[in-house]
Amino acid sequence: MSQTIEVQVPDIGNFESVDVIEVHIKAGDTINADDSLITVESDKASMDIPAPFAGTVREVKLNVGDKVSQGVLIALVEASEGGSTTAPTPLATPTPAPAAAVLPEIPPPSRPIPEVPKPIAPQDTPNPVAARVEFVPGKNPHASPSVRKFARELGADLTRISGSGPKSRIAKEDVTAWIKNELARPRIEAGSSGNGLAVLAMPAIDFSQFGATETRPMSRIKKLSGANLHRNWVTAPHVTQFDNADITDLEDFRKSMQDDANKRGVKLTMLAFLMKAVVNALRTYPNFNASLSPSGDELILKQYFNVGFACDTPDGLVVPVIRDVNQKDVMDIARELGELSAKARERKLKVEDMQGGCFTISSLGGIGGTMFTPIINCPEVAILGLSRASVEPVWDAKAKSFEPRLMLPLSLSYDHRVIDGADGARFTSHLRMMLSDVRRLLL
Ligand code: CAO
Repeated sequence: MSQTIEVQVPDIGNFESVDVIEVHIKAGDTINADDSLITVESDKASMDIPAPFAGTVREVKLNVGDKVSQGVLIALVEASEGGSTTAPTPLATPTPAPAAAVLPEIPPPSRPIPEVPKPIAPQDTPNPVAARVEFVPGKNPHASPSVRKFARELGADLTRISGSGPKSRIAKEDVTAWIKNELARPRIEAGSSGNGLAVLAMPAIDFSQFGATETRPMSRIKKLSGANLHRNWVTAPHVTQFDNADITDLEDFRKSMQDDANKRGVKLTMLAFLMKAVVNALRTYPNFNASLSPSGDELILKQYFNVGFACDTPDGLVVPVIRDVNQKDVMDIARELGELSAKARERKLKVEDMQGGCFTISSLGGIGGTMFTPIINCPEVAILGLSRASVEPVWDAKAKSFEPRLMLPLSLSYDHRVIDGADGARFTSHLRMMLSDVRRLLL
């Protein structure tokens, strides 16, 4: 015959009147020996109280928030027939009384009653309480042993989870919510060229605790470009080479063509000349006009010269592409730049307007700044950033006197898997040479 046994709070050290923070069982549950019954917490530690034997829970006597000390009744548990109660502990005081009160008269047992746990001497008793977890607020994650076990089983890192309970205690629900969030997060696939990099998740912070906030949705473009930029930033080892190009003569030439351009309805900016200079440099250094194969074993060299340009729109950044720049003159390029920029800002760009690029230019020259480190538009292998040109004192050829020269800052970011530092510097030097000599540029 089964026997209903009172399971009490065991010796929990010097802790008196500690809080019950979790109750893991309910009437009707089948439990195994060592399953956690409740979790209690003192100022310094939380601990699980384990079941001393296997059985079925008949009645739970405690609720979350109760205060308990040694000897307080946790539950009435009917020991399993034939179940192992061979790990006797002083936790369970075998008292058949409640059984008699609730159970109808039972015929004599046809099978032997399982051996009832016998108290054993304290000095022989292994610590009956499941692992105590000491916590130091602000240092260790604050979670009960059962929540720790739950997190361990699911591979959740408690140091990355914010607790919603008192003293920021991490509850089972916090672990579940964190896992759900992790699964929903876009991630770099293992085995792709992204190499399965694991990036530490940003902690979820309730900023309203520090002051008023307003939450706005991110635009679709920003969400898409953000994910791409992040991938590019973590997969391509970036190096940025800075340089300054003397564009004094080029700027004079551009101004001299302005009237003609205006008559044709074209806004002729420095960017159109930069496109020509870039194509010339791409021809000279073909590795810049290339992409890595997905396996990373081959370099795919392109025989065409399509140049993209980053365009700032109210919804975020887009990169329209001007095709076959090598076959177009600056006026055609300037016209296309204007048309594609207008389309971008009116949200009229088609997918094909943004495809097929070999290299990208990001010009912040119309806005300001001295230098910046643009992120490569992968699978391209390099991107050129342009900052605002300014007049600077430059030594003349004989280094006898300073001359006021219009200098354009160049910031070339390249993928170091494909391009070595020496070639990076050669590329910007080549651009510098092209931009300082209008004749070369227009050849
Ligand atoms: N130095 C000084 N002045 C410059 C300059 C430079 N490097 N580049 C452009 N300018 C001037 C232009 O001549 C023009 O002057 P005026 O109005 O007097 O004629 C003014 O700045 C504005 O130029 P623009 O921006 O209209 O034209 P653009 O061809 O230089 O650039 C475009 C076009 C689409 C690239 C630009 O409008 C844009 O969107 N830039 C932002 C790109 C961006 O956000 N990049 C960051 C991406 S993060 O990597």
